Amino acid sequence: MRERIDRIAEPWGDRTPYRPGQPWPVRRDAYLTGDGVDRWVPAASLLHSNGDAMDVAVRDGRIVGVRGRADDRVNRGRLGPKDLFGWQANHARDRLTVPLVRRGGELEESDWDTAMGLVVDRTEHLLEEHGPGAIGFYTSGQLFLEEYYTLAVTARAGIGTNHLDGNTRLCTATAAEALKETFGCDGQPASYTDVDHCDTLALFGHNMAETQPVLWMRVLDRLAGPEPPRLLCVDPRPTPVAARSEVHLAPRTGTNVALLNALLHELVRTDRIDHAYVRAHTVGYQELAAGVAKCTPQWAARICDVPAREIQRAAELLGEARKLLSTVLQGVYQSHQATAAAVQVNNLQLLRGMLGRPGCGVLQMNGQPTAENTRECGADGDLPGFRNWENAAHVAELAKLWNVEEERIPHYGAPTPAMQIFRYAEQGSIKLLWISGTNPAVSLPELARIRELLRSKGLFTVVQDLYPTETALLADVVLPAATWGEKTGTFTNADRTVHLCEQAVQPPGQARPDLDILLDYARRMDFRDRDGAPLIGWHDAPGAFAAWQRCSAGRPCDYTGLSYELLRERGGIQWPCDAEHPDGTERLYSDGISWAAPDTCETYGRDLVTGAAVSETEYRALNPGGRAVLKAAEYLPPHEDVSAEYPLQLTTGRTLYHFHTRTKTGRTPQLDAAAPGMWVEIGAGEARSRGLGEGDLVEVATARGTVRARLRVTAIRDGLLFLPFHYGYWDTPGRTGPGPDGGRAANETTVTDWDPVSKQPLYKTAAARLTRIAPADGTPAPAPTTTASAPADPAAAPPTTGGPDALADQRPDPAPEATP
Ligand SMILES: Nc1nc2c(c(=O)[nH]1)N[C@H]1C(S)=C(S)[C@@H](COP(=O)(O)OP(=O)(O)OC[C@H]3O[C@@H](n4cnc5c(=O)[nH]c(N)nc54)[C@H](O)[C@@H]3O)O[C@H]1N2
Ligand SMILES: Nc1nc2c(c(=O)[nH]1)N[C@H]1C(S)=C(S)[C@@H](COP(=O)(O)OP(=O)(O)OC[C@H]3O[C@@H](n4cnc5c(=O)[nH]c(N)nc54)[C@H](O)[C@@H]3O)O[C@H]1N2
Ligand SMILES: [Mo]
Repeated sequence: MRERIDRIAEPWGDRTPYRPGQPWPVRRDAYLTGDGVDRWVPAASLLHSNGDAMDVAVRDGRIVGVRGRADDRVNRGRLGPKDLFGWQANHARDRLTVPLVRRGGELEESDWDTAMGLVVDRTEHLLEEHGPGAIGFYTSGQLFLEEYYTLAVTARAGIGTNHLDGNTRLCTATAAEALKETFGCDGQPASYTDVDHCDTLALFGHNMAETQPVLWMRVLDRLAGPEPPRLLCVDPRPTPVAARSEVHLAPRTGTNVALLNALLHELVRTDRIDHAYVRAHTVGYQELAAGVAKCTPQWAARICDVPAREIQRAAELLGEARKLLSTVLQGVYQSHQATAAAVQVNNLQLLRGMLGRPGCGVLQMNGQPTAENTRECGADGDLPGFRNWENAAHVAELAKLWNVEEERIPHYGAPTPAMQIFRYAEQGSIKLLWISGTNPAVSLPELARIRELLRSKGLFTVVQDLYPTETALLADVVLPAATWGEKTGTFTNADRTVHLCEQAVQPPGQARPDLDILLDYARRMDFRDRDGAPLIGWHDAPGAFAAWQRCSAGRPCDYTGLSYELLRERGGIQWPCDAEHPDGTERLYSDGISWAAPDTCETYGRDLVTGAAVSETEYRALNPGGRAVLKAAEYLPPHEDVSAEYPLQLTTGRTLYHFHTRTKTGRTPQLDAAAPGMWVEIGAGEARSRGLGEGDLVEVATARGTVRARLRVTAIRDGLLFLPFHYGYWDTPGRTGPGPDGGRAANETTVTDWDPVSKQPLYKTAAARLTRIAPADGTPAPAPTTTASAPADPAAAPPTTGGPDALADQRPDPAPEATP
């Protein structure tokens, strides 16, 4: 193994091959600047959902580097490029350091007392005049558990509003919903250690290599070792995952359900069904088998535009698996019939009887680092602790816990999903919108509409962020927050691993931890319980954690066995962790299905095609014994299909080097340089037939808006365009002023539409037109070459490298563990 390598040029580093069932060998990654470290502070990464454990290096009160934690179950010492370099954004010169308040149309520097006073006055006035429905909260998947729980209690029992959701609605609402539909309750069934055991790995709409690079290193190490797993990739782009897969299906976007139904059809036809498992643990097999009876590979081949023979090969791979692990992410969750498709992946695992054992399971992945906590704490359009808002006993439990009347907790209807919150803000019924840890002026669909509603005089917006983002600059009050490294709290990754992330340095200027801001608001609002005591009785992160533990007790996400001390000592631990499972729980459902019974489940479910709610009575009749539900879904064509005017499909997504709207990665030199500007991907055949080439300046137009950028010709399927969604209005983050309206962000073009079941917006399916504005001037598109955006002709662009500033350390464990 080389000691130092350029981790921009080689994002996954060197291999440490291992065999099935062996523990993943350690590799210690580190990136340090300057000389000397005063102390190391434990943390976990905050630029994806993998939860890579690390220590933060501090010298003279500043962060100067990071190293992976070799003893942690998640990453065994490894770090990805964003983990290694992203911390530099903490020190950006344009951090928000004082509250800002809009006066006479301009944002002016202010102080905490004035800013919070304005927010509190406005809240009180609105409560008086219009009631709690006038107030909405739109939060994040990037704060800490302690913060979400405090926000959930504030919104639900303090204000009493139903309008609280996270940007997790754009991210993992479908993951949560798919788990609820199948298992009655949220909660990730599988574990990352299943990668160590599986013999077959199927990735559905998941570019793991770029979006969970450390988990991909684990897969690469298995692929490099003896008895490697066989891979199936379903993705219309030539991702690094596709390149390593035995079978790669590149369907038309929006056709996942057709494809999955054909795979299920083949499993039924060839009787690759674990009938004993299905009988013991599921309901609905007959309906599912009948539902897919006509879905032959030939039928799906016409819809998906992939050869029937390839669908058969994929089905054989799944049918022959003895230890099958599936993963699902945005190619499913943000695509047409999102929940319906995600549920079919659950069905696949259940039909094969592959759940709850080493190497067998499904990872309905998360995206954001702390999205799991938004969900558990009920800051996302669910009640805390995966409780069911339709179950009177669950609401009563919360009322008892918070010592408030049951009526104070809104449960007259489902909590309002984010897209509806923005609709209410547009229509004027929500008059105060408090946005924390998210940048909707870049990340929501149809940006022209979002800008207009955020600017409207009738809406008072509070934005709590680190930087003067596109959204912050449209706000009425801007609250400067402290972030990762500057505050203490816990968070939970996609495989239920909880990490403690401790404060390493002081926040800049007057910036304050989000928790302190929320506690300050609660204190100023003087929220009380039914006995007149403060509703929120805690004052710091440990206090909030303890309160959450009480709320989680006896629920699937039980945290009662955890403590900051234990997390400090042991690193990541998977929930549930309680008296019965003091070391945490590696896999859910190893002993049958545990939370689907009518009295314990989180939801009674929905019809997968229409989204119509299933009633409690219907659910009791359908699933009295609390088994997994095999739910069938009929394929329907995407809402927006290609036409003469818009002849191309358009999809959007990510690249390895950037995180979302780039507020951090755009302020990190190595990451910014690797992908410095917007581009458009097109397939080689499509480009040829249109006489287009690398570097041409093009315009992509949909019915909503346009984007201009340079063209990258790749091996993406012909007829499909791809836009990265990272680039907001400005070339240089931190440039202030309102910015031009439109022109660059992918979401200028995306549609206001969502999955009927999970209410997650559809970012992956639109129809577009492409026009050339100017021929190439000799410069290629600013897209990386190490990723799915690699040019079809390798000579078309110079390879992406990071140079001396991107050299990071990697070394094998000095004392490798003995092979068992
Ligand atoms: N580098 C990096 N890593 C990240 C993030 C980041 O911004 N940058 N963000 C984090 C977050 S919040 C999330 S949610 C995750 C997202 O992680 P991913 O879901 O892996 O990322 P995406 O690029 O959004 O989408 C994945 C793939 O879906 C494919 N796709 C598009 N349409 C369809 C379709 O209809 N069917 C199928 N089968 N595939 C389709 C695209 O070609 C794309 O390669 O990444 C997390 N990790
Ligand atoms: N077209 C298209 N659009 C998409 C997607 C797509 O694939 N295609 N993906 C969607 C998905 S999956 C996601 S998750 C969203 C992400 O969309 P956003 O959430 O809007 O993206 P971020 O850039 O991560 O915004 C997070 C904000 O929180 C701030 N922040 C970071 N840490 C802290 C903190 O500790 N405290 C506070 N107060 N603020 C903090 C950052 O500076 C940043 O402004 O985008 C969605 N939009
Ligand atoms: Mo996400």
